[in-house]
Amino acid sequence: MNFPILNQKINKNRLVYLDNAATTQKPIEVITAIKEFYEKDNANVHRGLHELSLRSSIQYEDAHKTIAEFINANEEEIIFTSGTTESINLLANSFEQILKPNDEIIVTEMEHHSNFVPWQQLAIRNKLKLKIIPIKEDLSLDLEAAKKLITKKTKMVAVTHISNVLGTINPIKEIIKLAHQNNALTIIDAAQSISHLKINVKNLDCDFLAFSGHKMFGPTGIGVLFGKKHLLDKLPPSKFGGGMIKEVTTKHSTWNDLPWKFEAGTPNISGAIGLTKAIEFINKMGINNIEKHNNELTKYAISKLKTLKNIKIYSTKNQGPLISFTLKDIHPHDVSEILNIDGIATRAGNHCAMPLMTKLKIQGTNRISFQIYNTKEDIDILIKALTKVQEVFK
Ligand code: C6P
Repeated sequence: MNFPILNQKINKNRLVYLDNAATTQKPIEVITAIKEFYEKDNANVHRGLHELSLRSSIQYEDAHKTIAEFINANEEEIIFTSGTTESINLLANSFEQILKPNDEIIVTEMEHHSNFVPWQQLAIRNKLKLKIIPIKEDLSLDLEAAKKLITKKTKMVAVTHISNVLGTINPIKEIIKLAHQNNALTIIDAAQSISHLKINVKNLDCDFLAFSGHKMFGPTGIGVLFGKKHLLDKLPPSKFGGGMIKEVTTKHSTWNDLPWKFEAGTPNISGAIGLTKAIEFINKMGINNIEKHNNELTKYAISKLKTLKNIKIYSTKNQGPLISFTLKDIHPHDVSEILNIDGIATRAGNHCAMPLMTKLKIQGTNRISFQIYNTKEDIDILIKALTKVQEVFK
């Protein structure tokens, strides 16, 4: 395992990178693949008949196959986007032509803005009803409430797999089943789960799934929208331009086959190649090993954080690889800034989940999040530094 960026000092201290939920670092294989693409193969895809264009087209198409295998989808069901945010926007915009006034969309109280605002705005534009599944005291999703909210009027249920604030792992299989019993569709935001849990879209039976390359050891600017083929076939595109058409006349246009129908314009070719290498890296490490490693670190971190005084830890029963906490009377930004002096990277703020902050009656939290290169020593360094922070603010 070689992550060059981690071999550096910040303020003379070893970098302790605990901000993996924001973005993961990149293994050398990903960095090298992107460099080599630009050094040897760079050309636009699908258009040229020359050697370089053929090479880059093959690699770009193969990337769809690699991602499809990774989540057990078919390759025409993999649409490349710039990330989770674009994937969900693409979907919501395409549904604008389908959903009618008084149709209902369900989201949860713990959604990231990316899986909240596109649906909220669509609801406003199309006069739909947006309903929100609340969370319980124990920071898990209120399934009983979900059962009441999801009805025959529901058209789409948009739910995150793992909350980027609480780490809560949601029972998505159950929610998908509930939605389908009511003939509703589902979009799973897998931004936080894709590099931690094995995702099998056939087994989950989700209709759509979105994730970002940069949160799974891949580059920024590349992401995926998975959709079941029969649904994507019926769904109109919401972005128009080169590559996505079959025929254009002065009066109308027809659309290309899947997935190209949804990939207008020159795509992020090097990003797709980098993402392929990231998946090869995950496969080499073994997703189950990654999950086990991060679970152990999460448990260890919670037990260590609990030893601190005046700390509130937002942990829950079924906890993913990230932990939010607040230190009494110390602003989360101050905590993060002081940790940075010791070379510790954490995130502070509302984490793009303002409805959740409102529910919790807080402005923000500090958040630590783990990946395969983190160690128990990283957590020990953090705990020592947090003690120092509390000393400073005494
Ligand atoms: N969360 C964080 O928590 P993009 O920016 O499109 O790659 O991913 C958006 C997104 C969507 N859903 C969830 C659950 C997420 O956690 C995120 C990104 C980052 O630090 C940035 S706010």
